[in-house]
Amino acid sequence: MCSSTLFVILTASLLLQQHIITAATNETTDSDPDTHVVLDNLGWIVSPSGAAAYRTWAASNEFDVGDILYFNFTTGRHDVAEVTKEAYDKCNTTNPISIKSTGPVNITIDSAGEHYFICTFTQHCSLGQKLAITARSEVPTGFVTRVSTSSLAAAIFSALVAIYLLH
Ligand SMILES: *[C@@H]1O[C@H](CO)[C@@H](O)[C@H](O)[C@H]1NC(C)=O
Ligand SMILES: *[C@@H]1O[C@H](CO)[C@@H](O)[C@H](O)[C@H]1NC(C)=O
Ligand SMILES: *[C@@H]1O[C@H](CO)[C@@H](O)[C@H](O)[C@H]1NC(C)=O
Ligand SMILES: *[C@@H]1O[C@H](CO)[C@@H](O)[C@H](O)[C@H]1NC(C)=O
Ligand SMILES: [Cu+2]
Repeated sequence: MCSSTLFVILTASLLLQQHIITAATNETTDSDPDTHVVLDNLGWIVSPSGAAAYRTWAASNEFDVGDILYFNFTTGRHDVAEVTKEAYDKCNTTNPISIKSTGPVNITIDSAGEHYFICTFTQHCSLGQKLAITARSEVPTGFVTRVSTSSLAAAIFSALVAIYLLH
């Protein structure tokens, strides 16, 4: 194989790789974070329908890492504490992971998996003011599939070019 042939093959595969890298970079920055208004217009309150209201609301939303939970409440009437699953289950207000007392407040979902929030005002959690959500990791599953498809296409293309030029 002569050196100019080799050069063509190398250039072609480098261009393809550059394209894949650029596409991948844009893909990850494309997904804008969503703001979820907790319990929509009702806000962060003790719902007359209890904890079921928050379960229904959570089930009708899709949470991603980087999304914002907007807890709409009046300062002094409620607060928001992020707690462990154990504390959520028992409405244990001792030593929460973090607590926000000034409303309304935005809380950014900083990691994938389950997150638990309660109000620490007397009886509010046991009356059902408690939210459990599950966040997906920030990279959508479709992204990985698309990149590997492009890589596969690039590999096949490079191989075809090589075979053609070697003949
Ligand atoms: C990625 O974004 C950059 C800058 O915004 C743009 O110049 C480039 O064309 C984009 N690439 C793709 C594959 O969309
Ligand atoms: C937050 O609650 C206040 C008072 O109830 C209401 O006026 C406002 O529209 C709510 N904001 C959102 C984003 O729902
Ligand atoms: C509540 O949580 C605290 C701190 O994690 C723990 O020491 C305490 O035993 C818990 N109380 C109950 C009733 O589970
Ligand atoms: C919460 O985030 C939303 C959207 O990002 C923004 O419009 C709003 O002003 C924020 N509110 C507070 C209290 O930080
Ligand atoms: Cu409350």
